[in-house]
Amino acid sequence: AAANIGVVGLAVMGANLSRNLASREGNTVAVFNRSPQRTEALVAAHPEAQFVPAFTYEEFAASLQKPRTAIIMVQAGAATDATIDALVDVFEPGDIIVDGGNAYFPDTIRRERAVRATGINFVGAGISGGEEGALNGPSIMPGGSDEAWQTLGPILRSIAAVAEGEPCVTHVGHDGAGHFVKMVHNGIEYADMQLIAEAYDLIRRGTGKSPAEIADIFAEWNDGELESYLIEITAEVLRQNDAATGKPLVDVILDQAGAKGTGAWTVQTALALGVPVSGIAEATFARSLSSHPEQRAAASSLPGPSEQPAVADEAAFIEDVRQALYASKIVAYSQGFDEIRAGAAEYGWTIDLGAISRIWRAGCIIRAQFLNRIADAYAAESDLALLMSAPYFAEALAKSQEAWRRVVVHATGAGIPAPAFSSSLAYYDGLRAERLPAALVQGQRDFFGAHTYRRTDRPGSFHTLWSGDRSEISA
Ligand code: NBP
Repeated sequence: AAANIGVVGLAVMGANLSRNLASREGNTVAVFNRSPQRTEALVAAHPEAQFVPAFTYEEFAASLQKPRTAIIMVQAGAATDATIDALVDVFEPGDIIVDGGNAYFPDTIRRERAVRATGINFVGAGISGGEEGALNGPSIMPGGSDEAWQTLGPILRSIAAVAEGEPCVTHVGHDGAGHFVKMVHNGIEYADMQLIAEAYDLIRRGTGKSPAEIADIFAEWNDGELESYLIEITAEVLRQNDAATGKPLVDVILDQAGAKGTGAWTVQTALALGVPVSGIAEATFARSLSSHPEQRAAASSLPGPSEQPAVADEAAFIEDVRQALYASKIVAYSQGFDEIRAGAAEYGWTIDLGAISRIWRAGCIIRAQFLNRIADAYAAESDLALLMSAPYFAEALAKSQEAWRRVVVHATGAGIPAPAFSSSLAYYDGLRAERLPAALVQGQRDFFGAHTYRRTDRPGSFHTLWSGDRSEISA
């Protein structure tokens, strides 16, 4: 057997990951795809690469050194289950099957348990960074057993993106932990993108600047605390002109945002865990709202504000938007890390949150300078209850909260939807409030459902006899 690693599934992600693996010193890569054409095309296009093509699962298994290690890069769902079953048939105890696709973490938990029962190791690994990341270095979030990580760690480290000398991969936790963290990464990505889009919309409608002019603003922001891949590509998208019409491309693109489901998974999981990820939820809903043309047509005659608030000082307004974006971004990341913390507690994973922020600094979509500040916060206090309360972020929020409020007020007054900006601010104000109207909600619950309440002044549970003499009893 000649190959030390194998890849199953040679569509764009698998082909690029195979090339990345083959480009590393000492690797020989067994490659297999259900349809042989993809395998033939990959091997023919890259004569320089150390590939061992296989055309049956048996051939694939025979071409791998033991213990065998194979990474699956096929469509998530049924295709992944079918591929796992085929590999389990030809692999032996001690071998390692890695699912590098975008699996939903409960599937990974189920698959890990089933495959482990055969003596074969199963690792669900989130791989971020799209095609370019797969080829040049992704951010990798593997789960699975410690034993599998021993073998897999060096291979994954060799192909991962590198941030400040550190490979962007860490053993996230057992079974589904890697895919869970990848899911939340994507959820945060939704929020970050929506916040940037809201900032663009506010500036465009508030100042009348052109997309190209706004591109310059984003490019400038990319030199400061907002420095990130998403801000950088935003400038590029805004600067692009459409060849056919000569208009800014952003004005020609249909304003309906698609989604492949990871944002929804993040929100559904957060709801089940009772973690308010309002920024991610609003970002996910904003995509849904955009994609209902019939409802948008039906609502198009509903009135907006009769007067537009004036932007007196353009430069000051733009700086306010920048600060509102930064503050909302802190909230979105804080909420995402909160979900990871809650997921770890629920599923029994030990997840080093600082390590997660470090492996996101390169190779993935949310890569940003900012993640170093998150790493610092967890280095100072590893079991931080609330990321945004860490000194650096608390100070940043204190500095920007007035600007943030002005922007939300402007958006509301002007009738510009800014759901992620405003829900993040409401979350901030909700958490910092001394008293919440939750007291009233609890009173209502006690009224109609005898759900009881606790008191601020003494321990225990109480119920008011609402339909009787309205005296209070100890429950
Ligand atoms: P696709 O998600 O488009 O899947 C195509 C691959 O799945 C082909 O190799 C196809 O084989 C194979 N496949 C299917 Br479909 N059904 C199969 C079955 N029953 N048995 C065996 N193989 C089967 O490929 P991709 O875009 O390269 O993505 C691969 C994985 O990586 C996915 O899970 C995706 O969610 C994840 N991912 C993608 C990106 C991205 O930017 N595209 C980023 C991060 C993660 P065939 O050639 O015979 O049809």
